[in-house]
Amino acid sequence: MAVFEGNFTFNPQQLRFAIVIGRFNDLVTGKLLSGCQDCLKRHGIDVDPNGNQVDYAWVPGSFELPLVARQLAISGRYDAIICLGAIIRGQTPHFDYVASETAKGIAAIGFQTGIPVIFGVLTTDTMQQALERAGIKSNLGWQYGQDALEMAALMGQLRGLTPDYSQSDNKIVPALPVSSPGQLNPTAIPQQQSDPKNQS
Ligand code: INI
Repeated sequence: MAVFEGNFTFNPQQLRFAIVIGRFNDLVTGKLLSGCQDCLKRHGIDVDPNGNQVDYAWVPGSFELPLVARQLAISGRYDAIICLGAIIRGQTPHFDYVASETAKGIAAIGFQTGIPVIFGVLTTDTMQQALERAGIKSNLGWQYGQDALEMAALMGQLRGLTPDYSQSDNKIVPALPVSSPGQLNPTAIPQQQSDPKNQS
């Protein structure tokens, strides 16, 4: 039998990532983003938004992270998606609704699509606690970048093992998309729709 483990010895130029960032508490999420970019860059990923390895999407707050991450995941373009947010407890139960829906939504996308989606969302009681985890003491953004690299490598290995279910009576429908994401599946890149008004 086998032991499966994501390694860091892959050819980094093959990988593609999307990072979705919540603007709410951007003092914190901006620092998480810097830490995450630093990690990816030091593992050989081109983090330039004009390059071809990392795309970025900004959303109003953590609650919107799952919707946009799902849209990116089903495009089939990415080996992993990283969601960055900071949910800080206030005086009302609002925190609990936002935190719970964000966590559930992010988990669901991974299950539904088979694309690893990293839960890079801080949930803290105070701004001080959030800042400590976003650069003052350590920067969890770095860790989230590393988690994305590991999961991209691991899921890449496991996809290579997908059996031929067509030969089996117990058909299992694989999660979407079944073809490899990233540059291994360039045909999955959505084509820009041309405006019919401009057509002659
Ligand atoms: N969004 C966050 O990312 N962090 C928070 O702490 C937060 N609080 O506390 O309200 C927050 N709210 C906004 C929410 O994510 C949505 O953007 C908003 O409700 C619109 O859907």
